Amino acid sequence: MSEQNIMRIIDLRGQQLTRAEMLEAMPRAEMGTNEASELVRPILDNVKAHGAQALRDYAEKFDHVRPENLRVPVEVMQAAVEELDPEVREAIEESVRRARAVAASQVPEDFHTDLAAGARVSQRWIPVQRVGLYVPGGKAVYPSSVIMNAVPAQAAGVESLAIATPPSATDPDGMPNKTILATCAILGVDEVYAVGGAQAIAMFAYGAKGTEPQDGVVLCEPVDKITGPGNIFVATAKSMVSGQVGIDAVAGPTEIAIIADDTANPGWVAADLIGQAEHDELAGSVLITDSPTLAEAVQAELLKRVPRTKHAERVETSLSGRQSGIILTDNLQQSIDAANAYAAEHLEVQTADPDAVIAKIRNAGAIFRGGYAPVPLGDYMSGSNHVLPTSGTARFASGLGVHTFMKPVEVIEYEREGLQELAARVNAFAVSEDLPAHGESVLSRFVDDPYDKATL
Ligand code: HSO
Ligand code: ZN
Repeated sequence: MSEQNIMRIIDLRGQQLTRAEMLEAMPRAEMGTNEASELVRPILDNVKAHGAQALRDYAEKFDHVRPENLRVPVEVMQAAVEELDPEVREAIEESVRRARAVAASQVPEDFHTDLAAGARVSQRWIPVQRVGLYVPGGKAVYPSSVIMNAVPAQAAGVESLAIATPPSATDPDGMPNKTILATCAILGVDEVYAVGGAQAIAMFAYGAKGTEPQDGVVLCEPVDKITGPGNIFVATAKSMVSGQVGIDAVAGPTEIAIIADDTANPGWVAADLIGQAEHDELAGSVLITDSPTLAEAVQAELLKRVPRTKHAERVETSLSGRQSGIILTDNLQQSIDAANAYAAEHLEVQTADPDAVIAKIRNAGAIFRGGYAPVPLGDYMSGSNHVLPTSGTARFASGLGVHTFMKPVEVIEYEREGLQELAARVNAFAVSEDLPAHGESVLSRFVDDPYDKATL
């Protein structure tokens, strides 16, 4: 292959790799150390102590604007919808429609199990009561991510949903990005704050008292769970408040893997690799193929296509980075093994028989089947969710969905006869753990003096 190829080759052909060696061979970015916590700690403390006052001070410092209204007024939300480009509005509405349809069928069913007479365990799914969704500003403004977070929360039955997004210095009143505001309004979310960064996470975690008349006594009530992407400060703040509140997973740079054979269209494969590479210099794009001919054709397509796309420089950095590469395999089975080891956030399968491949996929955030299900379809409006596990965490984690905003709670429904049948065995277990009061609790229902062992 020519020297000017953009992606490096990882050649697994003819190798019998152990599990550890296979994991080691996968292209991954180095994990940086996180020193942000020293900067984030005082922000959290300050917002906790000084509420809206601190939020305005931080807006001035980090966003270069001091919003009079930290809560975005309803008229501003409405105006944003009216100003929206009709084509974009239609795209947003289609995306919402499809996401809602899928989310509605994701709502889990309660169930019960009868174990004996008077012995039942049931499970209820209860929505999280109040959720805070963080939406980044800056160069990555993604209204699609608002939809991906808000729709499942709403389908889960979350009672109150608040959104925070940075104030914008280019707006005279410091109001946030208009497309974000319009998307919130279309989704029916009216509690939106012009608050960004770690201070927004603090506001969600602790709540914030108002300090100006327009804030009210309480500007923002605390939430139970915080979701949504953000920069290193937001991510650090989220991990620092987790435990006090729930958080979703902290996402790393986006990634795509494509399993392809010699039936795949090299132009499509190249375009899909470029698509995710466009997000970030650190985005990972990986082609896994048993066809050296396809690999070569994809490299040639990349050389033609990369210079012609708007963010060519970023794409090239990402495709030629350590975290990207073309994995050459002996056969389809080895391609599948590599894909399972890599555990991509997005996995495309472009092979002669995609269903046979998909049946053997164990680790992937979401699977895109065949040539007509490219990742950007899922990013915007397939109906699936685009908030997915990154950095190999698809080995044990799943994408965002209705379940993210619900908690299963078991209800123990035993009657007298059900408990009586087990009383002696519970007591035996309790005594074996030297916790006799546990046994006495159960025995109290059946004997006059459970503490007098002689009478038992
Ligand atoms: N591919 C990103 C989501 C996204 N793409 C938003 C475009 N906008 C992570 O799944
Ligand atoms: Zn994307």
